[in-house]
Amino acid sequence: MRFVHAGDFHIGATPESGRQWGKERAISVAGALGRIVDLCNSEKADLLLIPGDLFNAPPLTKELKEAAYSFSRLENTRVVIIAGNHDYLSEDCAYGSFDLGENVFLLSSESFSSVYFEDINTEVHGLSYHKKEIREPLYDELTAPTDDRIHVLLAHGGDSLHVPIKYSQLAKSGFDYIALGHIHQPKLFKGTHMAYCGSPEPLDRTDIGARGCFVGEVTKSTFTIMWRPLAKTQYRLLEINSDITLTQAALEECVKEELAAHPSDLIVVLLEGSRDPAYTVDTEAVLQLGRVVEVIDSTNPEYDLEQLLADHDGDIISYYINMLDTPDKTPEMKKALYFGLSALLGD
Ligand SMILES: [Mn+2]
Repeated sequence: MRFVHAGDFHIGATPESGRQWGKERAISVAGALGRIVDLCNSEKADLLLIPGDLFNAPPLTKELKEAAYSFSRLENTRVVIIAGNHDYLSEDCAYGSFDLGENVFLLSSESFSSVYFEDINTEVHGLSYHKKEIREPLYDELTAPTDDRIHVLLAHGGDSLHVPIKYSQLAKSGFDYIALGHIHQPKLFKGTHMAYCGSPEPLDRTDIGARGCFVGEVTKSTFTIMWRPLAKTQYRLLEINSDITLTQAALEECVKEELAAHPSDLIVVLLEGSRDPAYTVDTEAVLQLGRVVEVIDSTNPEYDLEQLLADHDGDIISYYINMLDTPDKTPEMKKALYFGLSALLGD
């Protein structure tokens, strides 16, 4: 059985909506399902597994119609879906009863149900959220039936408010594949048949790195899986380790190089290390350089502590330095030292 595992599309989400690339991001998120359908066709996938949060909220009828159109373009692929915590099956939402196509199977029950496809000898199991939170660990005691069918589980959750999961236990549940959703970072659990697909497009600037889906093939005795990048855009973290020599011009040069090397990406600049106390990073100027979504300045001013002690013998500044500049100082103490000195010196 060949499958594509993609979830957490969050159709309807509009990341970075206030920024100049907000419209582009909204289009990428809305178009991800179409690109997954193309992949299913080129891969001749038997099943498209969507473990929840296809939509960003209980979907509107127009969003269901758009999804149904995308699914209608599938040539050989049937779709199995569960509803997640974002697109939970609320009473006033059409999702649970909407006809998404004869090749689409929403496991809409709040308790476990399954759909069996005889031609590929595969049974897909799962349950849907009917509310925003499920705090019970519903998957921990689960075991797959012991028959000749290929058994696949769709599961959504993994934090304390959304079905906490004991992964080592779930991995031993006997399913031939466990398609996880909810966490937007892709993760293949080594040595198991279990993965989070992540979202096909990043949904937040904290979603650093490539996004896509998994393509795999499973039989009762074999298992292969491959990661496929698919996102139009990725958030890229540019970590700059600064020291006392850093200047604004050098910083901007570094960011410009990164922007030129990755013109379709969005850059988060993280400045770490130390800087000249006389230099304050002009984060606004860096944001103006192009597709920079955020500048995080975590640098500390590099004070010459010996010189300060000599200049401030006996006053509060030397007292403060002696209190915090101990050989066993923690990173927090180091930060407190810099912040306090910055305040005391009026920088
Ligand atoms: Mn979720």
